[in-house]
Amino acid sequence: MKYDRAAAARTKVPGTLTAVPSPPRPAGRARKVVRTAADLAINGAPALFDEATHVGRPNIGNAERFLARAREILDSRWLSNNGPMVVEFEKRVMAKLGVKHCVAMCNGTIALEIATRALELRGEVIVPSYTFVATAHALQWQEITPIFADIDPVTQNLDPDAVRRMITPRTTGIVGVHLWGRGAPCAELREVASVNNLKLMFDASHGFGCSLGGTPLGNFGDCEVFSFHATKFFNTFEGGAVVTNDDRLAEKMRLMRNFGFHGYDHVIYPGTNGKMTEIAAAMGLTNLEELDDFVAINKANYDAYRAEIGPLRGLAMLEFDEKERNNYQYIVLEVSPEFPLARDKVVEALHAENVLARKYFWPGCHNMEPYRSYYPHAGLVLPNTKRVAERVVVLPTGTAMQVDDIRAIASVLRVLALCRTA
Ligand code: T4K
Repeated sequence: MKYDRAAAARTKVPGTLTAVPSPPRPAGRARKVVRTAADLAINGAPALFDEATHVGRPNIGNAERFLARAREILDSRWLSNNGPMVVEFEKRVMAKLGVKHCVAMCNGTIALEIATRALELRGEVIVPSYTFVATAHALQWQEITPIFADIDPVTQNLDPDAVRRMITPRTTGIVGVHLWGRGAPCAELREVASVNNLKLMFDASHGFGCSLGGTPLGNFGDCEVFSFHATKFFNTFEGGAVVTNDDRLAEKMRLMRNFGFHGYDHVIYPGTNGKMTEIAAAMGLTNLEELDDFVAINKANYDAYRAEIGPLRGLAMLEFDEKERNNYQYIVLEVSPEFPLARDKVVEALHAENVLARKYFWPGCHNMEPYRSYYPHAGLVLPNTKRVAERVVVLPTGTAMQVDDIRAIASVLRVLALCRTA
């Protein structure tokens, strides 16, 4: 079907909305066939793609609907401070996740900070090192000491036994991460938290639209934090949210998000500015309408990668439990020693082809400043973190990718699998 811009432009925001198709996905762009080592860009051949293919290329819902909402915002002259788009966005998120409260924020990092403060965490808080550095920084920024616990090498999520080993009298909480959108061991972590009288929250930045044991992520721990950054499969440009089923906690976070204001001129709490803007919420509402399509495209991409790469020795693709709801937003490969090239060489070869694969989350937070200087020996208790961080490569997916692009990328990996040098 051809994309009809004129029809789309006539579209109004929900209420009177008629369905308009999103723009078609771009055609596959590979400009060579890779069959032998001589076809590789690292060996002097032209790159696979003229333009870079990125991990984290934003998914963008129906542009015309977004623009109609933008026009409505401009006409209303209500740009921020808990406006109608944000209120509607929060309602839709609550309905989607089946949670009692959603407090939308300007980004995931501030949402983590506000959640941490609302839970009154202090002293030491246990986190994985194998995560995006914001998980640790959100604590450090408030002079809470992040204590890094090791991960399970198979799930790449926090290992509850490792968490137990890191508890001290100064520990006040645990921040689990649903890495790559696969649920952390929530029940075990809840038990560790309860036995030791600790707060438990989750960094669910990767987990929007995913489930654990059939329950949507967002319903675990004392609260959960999402990121809606541009690079997440569901984005609000920048944005985030804390969701919780705890009324008091939600109320506290609403105050904290808005300087502690309780009505005009009346401040009852120390707060910051964590508010989501109306334009961000408009993007969120628009993208929520196409969330299922984004997931379907991610799943098709994931299946294509799996079909092409699955059988390659030494290259394991991270799998998702098909009984759960998954967003498939990350294509994660683990390059093991059986593969002829080390992970960094694989990344180098892909970059030469203009495939900007990423080494998330190398080298682990404990190897980044200030943690590296503060705790130079932290790595001694993080052997799985080290091993996984040295092996993982994340590949491009999302609506900007075509299955043909994926086949082309896989053809590079197949040829690399036959290389002799390490
Ligand atoms: N906790 C976890 C577990 C997280 O993963 C994150 C964020 C957070 C907390 C914090 O949430 P926020 O405060 O960000 O809401 C990116 C993102 O910036 C970051 O949000 C995300 N995690 C992380 C996993 O990925 P970088 O350093 O890789 O960003 P960058 O600029 O290299 O972008 C990645 C790729 O995306 C590039 O190749 C280009 C492409 N891109 C990026 C943007 C922004 C686009 O094509 N268009 C764009 O608009 O961290």
